[in-house]
Amino acid sequence: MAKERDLLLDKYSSRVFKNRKSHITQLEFGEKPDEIAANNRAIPGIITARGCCYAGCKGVVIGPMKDSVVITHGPIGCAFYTWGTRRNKAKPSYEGEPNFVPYSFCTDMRAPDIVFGGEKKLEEGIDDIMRLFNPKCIFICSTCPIGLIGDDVQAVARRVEEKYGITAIGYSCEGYKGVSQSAGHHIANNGLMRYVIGKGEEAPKAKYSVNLLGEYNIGGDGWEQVRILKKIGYEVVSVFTGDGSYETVKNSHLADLNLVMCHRSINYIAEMMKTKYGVDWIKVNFIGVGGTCKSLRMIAKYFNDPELIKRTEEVIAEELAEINEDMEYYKSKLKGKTAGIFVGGSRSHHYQMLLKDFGMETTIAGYEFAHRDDYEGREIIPQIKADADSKNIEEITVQREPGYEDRYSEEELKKMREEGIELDTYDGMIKDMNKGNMVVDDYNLFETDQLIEEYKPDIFFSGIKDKYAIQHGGVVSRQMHSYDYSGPYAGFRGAVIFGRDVAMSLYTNAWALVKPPWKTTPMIEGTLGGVG
Ligand code: CFM
Ligand code: HCA
Repeated sequence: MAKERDLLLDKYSSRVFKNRKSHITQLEFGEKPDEIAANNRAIPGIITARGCCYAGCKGVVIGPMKDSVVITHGPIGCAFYTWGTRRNKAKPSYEGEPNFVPYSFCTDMRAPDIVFGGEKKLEEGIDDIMRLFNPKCIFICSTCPIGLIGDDVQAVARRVEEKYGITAIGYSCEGYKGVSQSAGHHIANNGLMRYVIGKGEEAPKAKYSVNLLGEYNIGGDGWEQVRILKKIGYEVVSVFTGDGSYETVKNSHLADLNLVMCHRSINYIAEMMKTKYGVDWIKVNFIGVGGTCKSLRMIAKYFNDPELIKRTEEVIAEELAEINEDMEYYKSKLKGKTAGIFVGGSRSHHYQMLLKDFGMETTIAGYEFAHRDDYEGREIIPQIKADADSKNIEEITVQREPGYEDRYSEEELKKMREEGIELDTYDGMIKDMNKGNMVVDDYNLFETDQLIEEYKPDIFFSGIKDKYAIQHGGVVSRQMHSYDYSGPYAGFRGAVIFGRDVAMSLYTNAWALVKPPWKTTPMIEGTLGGVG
């Protein structure tokens, strides 16, 4: 076993050691493919960076749909602490379009409601919402106590639909379902597939149309991607779900192609739309200049129209001319630096591509809640064993809808794959990393400290929970979830902003100049993971 991995594990008790060993891999690229365990329960008591199922459903997938009201059915804290904390930007797309993203709606469940049930309170709350805001769609998101007391949010949703003639979805996305946010993504995807996608009839007008799946417009990323796609001439039918809406998502089945940004949070919908409506999906990555060019070329190749291919090249050339000088400048500042990147489920891979554009290597990386396919590639899916927690999340199966046909024959799709179009596939993060690099699943604060000590990255990208601990260790940290209130980082223009932010951080690392007191005298003592 390699030295760095030993260091990470050797302070653990034997029980914790056994568990964490399978979630940590130092890449060998030997004869046997590098493997990692993922999507399992975190060890009780360990300070994991993960969130909960409700966060994945309410905060991540459903929350950004601006014309829909999301009501948290539960205690006020769950609504309050998820109010505006994820930077999914949204603005009305036309005059009069509602935008409920800045609001937080909640049933504010108190002790008597827990005792006597909260369905009535929920229905009254929805009556208020209808009276005041009159949305076309309402999502009810359940928090932990709702599942425990047995409120039937689906039944409430059906009653609301009948009463008001709108779409209402009751989500049983209680925080404890599954092992992380990931369960919430799945549950949210199922609801959108069942009750929203396919409801509309407005066909795209442009010759070529796409949906952007798994793009949540954090810091305006989605806007930059839509700008580029539109400049080439594509119609973007819907974005799932950044700056997205019920009104557009319901027409998404009529688009020509699905572009998947965040594989982890949305692959279910991509797969189901292929089965039900024959819409192919391509894994794209608009993070990084190289990634953006590659993705744009792949999309054009899918449609296989010489005019479109020419236009794509023109736009790429124009965009590169605009950013080249800045990119070169930041590259001269960043080349040779190393990074660690630990985020939820997709960015730890996507951002490695952007760092490569600047000549930086990511030596340590990991996800909070991704599955093995996000690390090792989708070919691993048949080998993934379902456990009690994953079985707990409903799998829905869909069938081909009459009147919808595959866009291409199997033969044509096979040829496209051979030509390098990443159709219905994702290769995962590991293949883009180097030998000796460390990959850690469901990382925790202790491991973060150890990794920093051993690998000494110049910068550590992470989230709010660990940012300050990392900086106290003298290492620059930038939040890769919220972009520390900067961005966009996607596409061509975003790459320059990212380069600027990283260069600024690295060249003004005040944290390296201070020594926190606990560096000289330990302030607490104890054992890790119990004794034995
Ligand atoms: Fe996908 Fe995301 Fe991510 Fe994610 Fe998230 Fe996020 Fe993330 Mo925070 S959908 S998996 S559940 S890319 S909220 S926009 S930044 S952990 S890496
Ligand atoms: C979530 C949301 C989050 C948290 C960010 C962080 C986000 O997981 O519920 O921990 O810094 O991006 O806002 O991932």
